[in-house]
Amino acid sequence: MRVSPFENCGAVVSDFQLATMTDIELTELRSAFTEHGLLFFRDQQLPPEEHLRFARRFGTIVVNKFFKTTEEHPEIAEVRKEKTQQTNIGSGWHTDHSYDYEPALGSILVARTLPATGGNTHFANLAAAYDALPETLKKRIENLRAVHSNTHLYGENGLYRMTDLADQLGGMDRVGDATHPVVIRHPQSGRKVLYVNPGHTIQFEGWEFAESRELLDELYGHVSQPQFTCSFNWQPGSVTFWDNRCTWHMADNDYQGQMRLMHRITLAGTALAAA
Ligand SMILES: O=C(O)CCC(=O)C(=O)O
Ligand SMILES: [Fe+2]
Repeated sequence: MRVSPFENCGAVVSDFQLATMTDIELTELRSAFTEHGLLFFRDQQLPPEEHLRFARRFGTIVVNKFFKTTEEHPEIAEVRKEKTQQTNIGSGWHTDHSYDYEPALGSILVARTLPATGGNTHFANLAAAYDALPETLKKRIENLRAVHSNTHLYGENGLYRMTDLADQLGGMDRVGDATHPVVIRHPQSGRKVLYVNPGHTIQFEGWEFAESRELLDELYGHVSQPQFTCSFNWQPGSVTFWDNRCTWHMADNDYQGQMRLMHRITLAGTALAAA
C-alpha cells in the first residue's frame, strides 16, 4: 500500500484493493485515515457486498435518515441524479450527519454511474483550516457551541422538499437538531478541528441569529480558500472515504442531462468533545 498526499487535503492510496484488504493493511489504512482524514482510491473492484464488508471491517454502519437506499441493501444510500433531474444531493459545502448527537465518523462513497464529464466532488480540510485561523478568531470561538440541524433541508418545508429531489427523500418526521463544540478535539488524531459547516450549522448556542450568521460566514470564507480545499475527479472504480469530523465536501452539479449514481455507506461516530 502506498499513501501519497493529494493536493491540499487528503491522500491517494494506491497498490491496494479494499475488497481484498488484509488485517495488516487495515491497520495501515486506519492510521492513514487518522492522519489525512480523507482517502482516495482508484481502480477498485468493490461491488455492493464488498462495499458493505469493507465498511463493517472498519466500523459500524449507520443508516442515513433521509436518503433512499438500494433495494437489495438497506444500509447503502443512493446518491442519485437522473438525466431529467435538475437538483443534485450535496451541492453546497457540508458535513454528513453533523445534526446527530453522535455525528457519523465517516462516509465511504463509491462511483457507480458517472457523467461523461463533470460531477467532481470538492473537499476541505478543517484541521488545517483551524490551525491557520488568526489567533483573535481562535480566541473568539474557543468556548462556543453551535446548533446543527436538518429541518431546513429535509423538514416539511425544507429546501430539498421544494426540488425535484423530493421523491427520492424520506424521513420528513425524523428531523432534529444537536449541539456540538465549535472547536472539537478529533477523537482519533487528537488535533483541534473547526466543527461548523454551511449545510447544517444554524447558529451559535445562546447567540442571536444575525450575529451568528456574521461570524459563521467569516469562518466559512476562511475554510473555503484554495489552500484548504481540493477537487476529486471520479473515474469508474473510484472510491472516496472521508472523515466527517475534519472535512467538508460538496458535489458539483455541472452535468445536466446526464445520470450520476453513487453508493454511500456511513459509519457511526461518537459524541464530540471540546478541544
Ligand atoms: O455526490 C457526491 O459526490 C457527494 C454527495 C454527498 O454529499 C454525499 O454523498 O454525502
Ligand atoms: Fe454529503
